[in-house]
Amino acid sequence: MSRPRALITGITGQDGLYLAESLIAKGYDVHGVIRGQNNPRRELVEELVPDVHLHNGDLTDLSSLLRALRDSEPDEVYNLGAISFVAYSWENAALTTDVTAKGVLTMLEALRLHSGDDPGRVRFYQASSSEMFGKVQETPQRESTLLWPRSPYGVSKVFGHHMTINYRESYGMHASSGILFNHESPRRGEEFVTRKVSKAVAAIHLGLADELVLGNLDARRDWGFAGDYVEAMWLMLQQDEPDDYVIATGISHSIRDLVRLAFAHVGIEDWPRYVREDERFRRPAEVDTLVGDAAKARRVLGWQPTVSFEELVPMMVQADIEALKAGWR
Ligand code: NDP
Ligand code: GDR
Repeated sequence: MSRPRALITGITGQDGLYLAESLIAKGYDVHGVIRGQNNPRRELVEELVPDVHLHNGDLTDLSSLLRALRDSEPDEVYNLGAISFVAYSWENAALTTDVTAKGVLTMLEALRLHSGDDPGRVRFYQASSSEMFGKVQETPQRESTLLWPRSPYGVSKVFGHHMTINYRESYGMHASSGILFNHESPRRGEEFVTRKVSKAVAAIHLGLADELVLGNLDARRDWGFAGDYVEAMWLMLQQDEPDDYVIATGISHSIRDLVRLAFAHVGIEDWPRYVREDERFRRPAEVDTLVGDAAKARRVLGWQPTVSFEELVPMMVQADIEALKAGWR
């Protein structure tokens, strides 16, 4: 029997790297779409997952996606590519819409054209987001909760989510949408709050910095570990029927809790001494609080998180300490 084949967009991102590693360990032949003429993250992918085959392509370019599909002939497509930083999406709303919203349609169209008479032959995963719940209308949030996005990013994800459902209903595609709550790791981009905090705390601990500047400390998020969440993506595509699933831990913490825990890992209790709040990092419209109900994923997929917030934060701070010590960046 030939090995199953997967194509991942967003292979250079946090989730793309974890998913590629996980699929390779499961015996997949893994392909990834990489954009740009000299992507600086190509080296990282080649170092961490050397067995991955990379294809040039961009979510805004239909023919490049068709070519990647033709050259990789995947059984499963994971659409993780996006402009994913919420704060940035206000400054670049049109670009965010082109990539994070319309890019999903372009990928779905490429897949529909590629699949010909058999629309269900390639299974599709869309990376939807808890940001779609925005101004939450119900707590905890589940698959049926009304969507009320609060940023151009959130609005774009709602479009991608509904378009995925629409292609499933219109063409019979095996298209699933994972509504994932925040998930983090030592590979998280440094623009996101968990990594910003872990890196700053590591630097303060090593005497390389003396301040951490943040925005809203009262926002609450349901944070899990990225390695756990990519397993849920895979499980969704192993089901006979495509569907939508919330993936979350069910526990929320504030940014303040995050900061306290990160500093505690390096033995600093009087953390407010090092933290300054700056309006610059506040958003035009905030998502105040998110907490997910992953009961359906537990029941149908048998999925549950394995890493708690109390384990995740020290893991990230420690990784940044080791990286700074090693002088890697
Ligand atoms: P990252 O920001 O780490 O990665 C985003 C990826 O998208 C990068 O590989 C990036 O490539 C790629 N990309 C950006 N623009 C384009 C484009 N025009 N064409 C093709 N690829 C592009 O995100 P994560 O790994 O954290 O998240 C993966 C997905 O899951 C995203 O869609 C995100 O919105 C969504 N999500 C993430 C959650 C989280 O907590 N991490 C929670 C819920 C949803 P490049 O390196 O070239 O910039
Ligand atoms: P989020 O993640 O917007 O939830 O989107 P982020 O870590 O950027 O923000 C979380 C919360 O922290 C508050 N915050 C700050 N955020 C950043 N980045 N920098 C700061 O200095 C800061 N100070 C306070 C924010 O206001 C916010 O409330 C992430 C992304 O991965 C999305 O792509 C994904 O869809 C969602 O998670 C689920």
